Amino acid sequence: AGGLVTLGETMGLVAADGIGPLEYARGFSFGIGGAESNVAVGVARLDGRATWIGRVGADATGDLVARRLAAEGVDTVAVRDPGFTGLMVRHRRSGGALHVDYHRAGSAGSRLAPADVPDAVVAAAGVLHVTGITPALSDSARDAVRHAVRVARAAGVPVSVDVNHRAKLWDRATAAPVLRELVEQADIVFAGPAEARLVLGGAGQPAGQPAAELARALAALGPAEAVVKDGANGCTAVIDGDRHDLPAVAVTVVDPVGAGDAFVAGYLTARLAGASPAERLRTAIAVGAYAVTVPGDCEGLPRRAELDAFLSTPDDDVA
Ligand code: KDG
Repeated sequence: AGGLVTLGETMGLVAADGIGPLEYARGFSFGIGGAESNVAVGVARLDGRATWIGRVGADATGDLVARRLAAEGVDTVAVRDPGFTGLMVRHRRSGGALHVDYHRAGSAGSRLAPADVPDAVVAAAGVLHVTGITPALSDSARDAVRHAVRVARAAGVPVSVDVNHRAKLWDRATAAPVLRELVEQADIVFAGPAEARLVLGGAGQPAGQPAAELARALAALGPAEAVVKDGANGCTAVIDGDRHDLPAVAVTVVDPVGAGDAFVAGYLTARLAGASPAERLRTAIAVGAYAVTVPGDCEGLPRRAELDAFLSTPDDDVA
């Protein structure tokens, strides 16, 4: 069976070291970030097969993205675009407050188009994974996602969707119907509670529904596997009609960004390997917990041996 195939935008990530106002940062780290490539790296580190499709610019950051993903063992279809590679500038204003500025409007990655998607690669996948970020980038990027989903469905390849609503990219009223359409096409859906409400009720859905209700309602839209991930509260899923609740693993959070992607990588790697629903979720929780103990979007993702050691460590001994 094939591995994971995903598509999206991966950007340069300028991250202030330490905590405090950006203007007082004493140093910056330069890396890469992108929800879909984070998932691909996570799968590859766990010895799964992963392919990432996206556009990179004709610049040093574009080279960095392509080289870094290849070095992580991700099969990379990096379409070269004459434009620039997008950037994120991120700093932690306080322990819990993370601030991100995007420099991506008109970027190479946002010009992803249906013709960039190699249909044969998608049709041979074990799972196609897409997120709600890519359709927010441009009309052509949205069409590329729709095209990939159509090809996957026609070939009987399961489609995984992480709702990943990014409020800085589009408003809720515009996002809600597009995200809902994606979820309706999915076999597997991942959402935070607020994202689930956005998909289910549009922009005006009130808070307060228990996660299990949200998971059931998402599953009722079509996906046989609906997972509501809720950070430190763990996750609740409805998989093939059965409900599963798993607590989070207690760890010291150094950088929460990328936790959701790590969770998805764990889930999908286990699923590709034929693991049971409970085992998929257990892996997802562990990979998510592992990733947040290290700064950066994907740097902290565990390798197979590290994950196995982590899974066999009693909670009390974990960082
Ligand atoms: O999931 C982490 C992502 O938010 C990050 O890597 C950047 O893809 C990104 C985005 O668009 O926010």
